Amino acid sequence: MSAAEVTAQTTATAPNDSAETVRLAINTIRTLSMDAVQAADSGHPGTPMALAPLAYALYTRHLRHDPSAPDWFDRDRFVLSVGHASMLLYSSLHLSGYALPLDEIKHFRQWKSLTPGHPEVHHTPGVETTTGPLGQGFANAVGFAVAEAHLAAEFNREGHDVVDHYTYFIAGDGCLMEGISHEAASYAGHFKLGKLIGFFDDNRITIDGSTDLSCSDDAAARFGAYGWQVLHIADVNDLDAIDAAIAEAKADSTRPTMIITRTHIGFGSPNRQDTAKAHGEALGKDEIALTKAVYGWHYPDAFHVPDEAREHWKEAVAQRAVTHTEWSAKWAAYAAAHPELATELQRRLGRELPAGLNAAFPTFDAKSGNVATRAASGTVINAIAPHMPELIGGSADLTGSNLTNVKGAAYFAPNAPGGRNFHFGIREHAMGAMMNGMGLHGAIVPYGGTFLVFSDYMRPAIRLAALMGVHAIYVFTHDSIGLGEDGPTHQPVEHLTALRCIPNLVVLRPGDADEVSEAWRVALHHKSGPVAIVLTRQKLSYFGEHDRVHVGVPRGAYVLADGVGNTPDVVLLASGSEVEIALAARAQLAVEGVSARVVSCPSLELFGQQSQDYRELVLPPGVRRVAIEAAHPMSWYRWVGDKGAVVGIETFGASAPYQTLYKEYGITAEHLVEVVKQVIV
Ligand SMILES: Cc1ncc(C[n+]2csc(CCOP(=O)(O)OP(=O)(O)O)c2C)c(N)n1
Repeated sequence: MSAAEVTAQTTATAPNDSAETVRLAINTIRTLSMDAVQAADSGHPGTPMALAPLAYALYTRHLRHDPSAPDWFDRDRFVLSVGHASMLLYSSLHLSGYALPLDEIKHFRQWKSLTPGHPEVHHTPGVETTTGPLGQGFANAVGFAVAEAHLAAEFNREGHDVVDHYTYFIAGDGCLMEGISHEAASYAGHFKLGKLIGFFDDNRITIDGSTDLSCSDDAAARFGAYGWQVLHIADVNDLDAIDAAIAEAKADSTRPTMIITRTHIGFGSPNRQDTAKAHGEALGKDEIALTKAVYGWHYPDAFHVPDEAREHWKEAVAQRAVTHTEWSAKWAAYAAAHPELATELQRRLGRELPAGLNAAFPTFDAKSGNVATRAASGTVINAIAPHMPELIGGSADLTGSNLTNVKGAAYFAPNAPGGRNFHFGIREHAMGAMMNGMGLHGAIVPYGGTFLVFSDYMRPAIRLAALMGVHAIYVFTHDSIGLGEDGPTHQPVEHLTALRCIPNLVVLRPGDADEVSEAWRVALHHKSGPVAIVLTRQKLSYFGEHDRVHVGVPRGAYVLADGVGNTPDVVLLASGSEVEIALAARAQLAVEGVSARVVSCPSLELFGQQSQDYRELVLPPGVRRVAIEAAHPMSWYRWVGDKGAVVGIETFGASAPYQTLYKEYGITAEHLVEVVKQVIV
């Protein structure tokens, strides 16, 4: 491709700027990206080179954003679902004037730089969400659009549209091949998220080579079938076509839009364009020189930003930032006309819990407390919901089982976006990733339910929630063989351990109704990451120990029932449905003159964070310990030590009434007593 051809393809101009300047401004994204990948000798140059015109158009002509206030609440959101193309984002953010100096671009992918290999939210100003695992960003964007629609319905008033922004995203072949994109697109189409605008980077290349190797989907037909508006851009270098497509996308307020954008990976590189090699390898010094020549780039130094290009970006983005000033005036008028709403929105944006929330958590008694913990959770949700409007969520088609709905409240729907109950459909993976977008958006604390066994279906999104520190709450019911007849496909065994080892995820498995109430209290106060509340299908007995529970649950583990005398002979540790079994074993042991302490352990992570003094108070050194949990024993070995034992399950479950299963699998007081006797000899 000749320099003249490259020039010719970039014909559209911003007012007062020559095509030459625009071309330079776009090529600066390309050259910075090539140079950064080259310096790191690692990264993905090809897609930033291809998509530079689109990023340029978005950041200088379309996004309502203000680099001096990256957290401005009503900004348009932009999600780079193709996270590997991070240099596209970093170059654009740098040139836009975000607090991302050129030095950071030079330190792409280096220790402690602001430019990690894949974009990380809360790390680099202007990055909205952490992307890299393909397809997640797509579903995050759907979550952002849901949040916008919901909050607009809740807070906007006649003449005061203080929540009014678009969500843009770029997805690639990889995102579209991943199943999560189906779930998210299907949801977005059904719920008519008209302010969601996606670009499909149709470059027909992935790592292995041509997409012909593994995919022959008709993307247009696919998105059309989901109920999206589908538009085409024949050549991403045609800025007029980009502008026109975005205008058309905005004109249709009842359908999300997918703009299928033909691009050429490694654009302009004489030997790499349209090849898989352009995807994830530095071009090499020689190829960079050749490519820069094609761009008509005459600057010998790497990382050069021509003054003209910098000036052009600055002026164009300054015009975009005016949207913030305009919004601030709107906000002032809103705050004057609707002070209570403004104060409420500010509270929610500041992530302050509502006054009066603590008093709303229910306590149970012998009459109301002998219930399945999922039922207690439903009671808690309904008790706190009126006090906490930002708590919105639902279930992946298991509402009646997860008991996640707020009674009497509306369901989120195209004609009722203010509804706080959600039908996520049978889309656990997208539900998890949408919750991430909803949480990151601000002013919302999302929750979502499914069976614990299907946490596997949303694990990639849970992991990212933990990595990003999203305050999301998972309601996982049917938490063991205790679900009974549905059998091994539905009975989680390894799931508790698998969740407990995700860094920054708190797992809470309450053992009675009061513990459920306290678990929810912990979950709402724990804002620095996601929390999984794990609940039974079957009824459990009520402890009747409200005060101990209240103090103990936030500490992760506590003495629920002590042994007789100063030091117990053995400590029994249990979580959830097995606490009552430990209590029964304690009674049997007492008859035999063995003093057993029962420690209820709703959260091993929280207990692990307590001081050594507290841990030793609960688990006196030198006293043997036996843990019981109807799950894989792996997460308990630390707590029982070498001389202790764990009663757990290391095989799959079976289909039978749960009482039979508990007996057959040895999750009984009698078996626990036997094991204790072996351990304390
Ligand atoms: C879930 C997931 N699987 C695999 C990868 C590894 N990976 C990164 S990019 C990529 C190919 C993506 O192709 P495409 O979306 O067309 O990106 P392009 O080649 O256009 O940059 C793969 C397989 C990943 N990041 N995420």
